[in-house]
Amino acid sequence: MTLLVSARFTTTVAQMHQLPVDGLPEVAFAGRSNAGKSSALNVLCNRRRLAFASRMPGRTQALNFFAIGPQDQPNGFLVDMPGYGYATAPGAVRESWIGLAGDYLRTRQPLVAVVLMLDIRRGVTALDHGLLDWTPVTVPVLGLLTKADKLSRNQQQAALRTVRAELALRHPSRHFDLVLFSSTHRIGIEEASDRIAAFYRLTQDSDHPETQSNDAV
Ligand SMILES: Nc1nc2c(ncn2[C@@H]2O[C@H](COP(=O)(O)OP(=O)(O)OP(=O)(O)O)[C@@H](O)[C@H]2O)c(=O)[nH]1
Ligand SMILES: [Mg+2]
Repeated sequence: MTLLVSARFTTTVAQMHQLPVDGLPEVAFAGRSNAGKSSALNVLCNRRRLAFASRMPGRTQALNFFAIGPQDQPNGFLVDMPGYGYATAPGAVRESWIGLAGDYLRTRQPLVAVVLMLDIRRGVTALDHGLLDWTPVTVPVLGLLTKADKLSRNQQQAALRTVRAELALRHPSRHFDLVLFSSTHRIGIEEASDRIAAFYRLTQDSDHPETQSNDAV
C-alpha cells in the first residue's frame, strides 16, 4: 500500500483548458462536504495535511492534482474534487462546481476511476446520485463508506446492504465496489489503497503492456 504515499501536490485546475495534457491516468476523489474526504485522503496518503493543499484560497472550488508514483515518471494523478452540497454555499459557488466538476466527469478521457466518499450514516444522497449520473458507466466507482466507526458491526453490515441496494436500483448498468472505511479508526485503509493502486495499474497494463512494472504498488 505504498503507491498513494508518494502523492505530491502538482497543480490546481479551475478551468477545463488548464487540465494536464500528458494523458496519465486520473483517479478522482469526490464526496459531499463533510463526508470525510480530506481525512480519507490524508490517511490513505499517510500525510497529516496533504488535503490541506486543497484548502488554500482559490483552490477550494477547483480540481487539485497530486502526482502519484516515481518523481521522474509518475504513474498518474490523484484528483481532489471540491466537496459539494455545503448547505450555505452561495448560488454562484454551486454553479461553478457543477460546471467544472460536471464537465470534468463527463468528458475527461484520462479519468480511470472515481472514489466516492459516502458518510455511512447518511448513505447515498441526491447529489451523490447526480455525480454518478455524470460519470460514464465505463469508469469504475469505488465507494468508501466513511465514519464506519460510528456504527456497530451489525449496523455497518446493514448500511452496506442498504447502500448497495440503492446504488443497484438507481444505477443498474454500473458496477460498484464498496469498502467500509474509517480514517480515525483505520478501518478499510489497506483494502481501499490496494483497490485505488489497481486503478492506475490496470490502465497501464491495458494501454502499455510493455511498461508493466512491479514497483507500481
Ligand atoms: N468518527 C469519525 N469522524 C470522521 C472520520 N473522518 C472524518 N471525520 C470527521 O468528519 C468531519 C469532516 O471530515 P473532513 O475529512 O474534513 O471531511 P471533508 O469531506 O473533507 O469536509 P469538507 O472539506 O469540509 O467539505 C471532521 O469533523 C472529521 O473529524 C472518521 O473516519 N470517523
Ligand atoms: Mg475537505
